[in-house]
Amino acid sequence: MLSRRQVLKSAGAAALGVGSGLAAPALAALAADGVTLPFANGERPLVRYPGKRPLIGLTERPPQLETPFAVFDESVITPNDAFFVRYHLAGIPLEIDPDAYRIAVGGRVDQPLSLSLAELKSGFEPLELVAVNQCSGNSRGFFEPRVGGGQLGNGAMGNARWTGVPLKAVLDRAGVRAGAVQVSFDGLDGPVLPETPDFAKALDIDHARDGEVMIAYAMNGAELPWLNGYPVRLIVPGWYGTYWVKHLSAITVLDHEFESFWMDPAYRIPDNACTEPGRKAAKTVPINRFDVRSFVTSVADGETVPADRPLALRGIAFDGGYGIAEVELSADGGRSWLSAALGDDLGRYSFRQWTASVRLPRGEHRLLVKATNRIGESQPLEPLWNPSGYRRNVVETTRVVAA
Ligand SMILES: Nc1nc2c(c(=O)[nH]1)N[C@H]1C(S)=C(S)[C@@H](COP(=O)(O)O)O[C@H]1N2
Ligand SMILES: [Mo]
Repeated sequence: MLSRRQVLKSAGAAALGVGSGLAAPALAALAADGVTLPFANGERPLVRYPGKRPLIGLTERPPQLETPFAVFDESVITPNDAFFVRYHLAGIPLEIDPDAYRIAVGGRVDQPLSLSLAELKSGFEPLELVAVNQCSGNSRGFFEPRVGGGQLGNGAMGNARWTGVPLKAVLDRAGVRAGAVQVSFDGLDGPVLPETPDFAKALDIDHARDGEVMIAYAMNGAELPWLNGYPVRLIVPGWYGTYWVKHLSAITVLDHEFESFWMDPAYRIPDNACTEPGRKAAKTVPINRFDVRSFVTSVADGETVPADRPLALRGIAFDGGYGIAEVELSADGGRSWLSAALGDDLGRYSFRQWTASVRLPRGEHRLLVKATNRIGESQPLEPLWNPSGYRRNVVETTRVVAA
């Protein structure tokens, strides 16, 4: 039994500073260098956690790690060891016995279930899909005026191939009773102070039963990295990461709307998409689908590139699940746009790679990239503001010097 038990390696536990009751030996987790994100107070250490390459450290308790942006140019699938990490509560699980692990399915069902990992893996038809996970606050550090919350660059997103079981199949086996309204999800992590609300989320019953929301036990063909929710997490394709509950341990069918701090007041957006800078919204709704985004990955902001020659550009685009229809580039402030070629289609929830070739005369240039999805949604030229710093999706600008 003991030999099968998985433990977050002690180096990691020490780096996390959890369990010991001692302050984290932060230096032990530091990799060689730091990075500076391109906004005020953007200096960040590179930190090392078990199963991860050095990532950009935002907080230590709880662990919050950002993916260095260059990773998105390596491959359209984000490697497990580079995938970002976001937790709200410092009480993250440090020891998990996969043989004893159970997911409780209960509430308004005919037959409550207690599913083992073996049952989950062998008792249902597996589902596989490629989907982007992105934090609602990805890119928050770029908000003007600045807003409170994790000051993230653009690395709180990643694209992976997830394998698991449709939540619908699990709910069907339990038998959802008439009158179900929502399904709530809880994971193994918890608060360190009793006053802090436990992290739990909910989806409407129809969404939970759409056949694509899934309980994943594998990521890019391997077990889920510990910090990304080992041994199972919820995947909510096209929706912001806040719903993607990690270390999933309880699924509860409810005959009412779930009441949780993390559904209300947290993770709400103005129901008219944005507010005037500095203003609160009168009415809010739970955050939901991703907005359309696109990035240049092959050239970094401020880089020098060859002048008067074809310059091959590459990047990624994604949206909330309709699929990317077009990616365009502009080198003249948006007056004229050039259509990029789209790469392989890995599915409508995936990053879509794009390539283009531009020729730039000597001098400074601003490259704009803009994507449009299959229902015509695109990206604004001016950023939209909201008080939580969510859903940034302005047309990105990459400054280059052609020489
Ligand atoms: N159990 C648990 N699941 C969670 C969270 C959490 O704090 N605890 N944070 C959510 C948020 S806000 C995000 S953005 C994603 C991040 O997923 P990742 O850490 O695998 O990148 O996890 C989600 N699932
Ligand atoms: Mo998030």
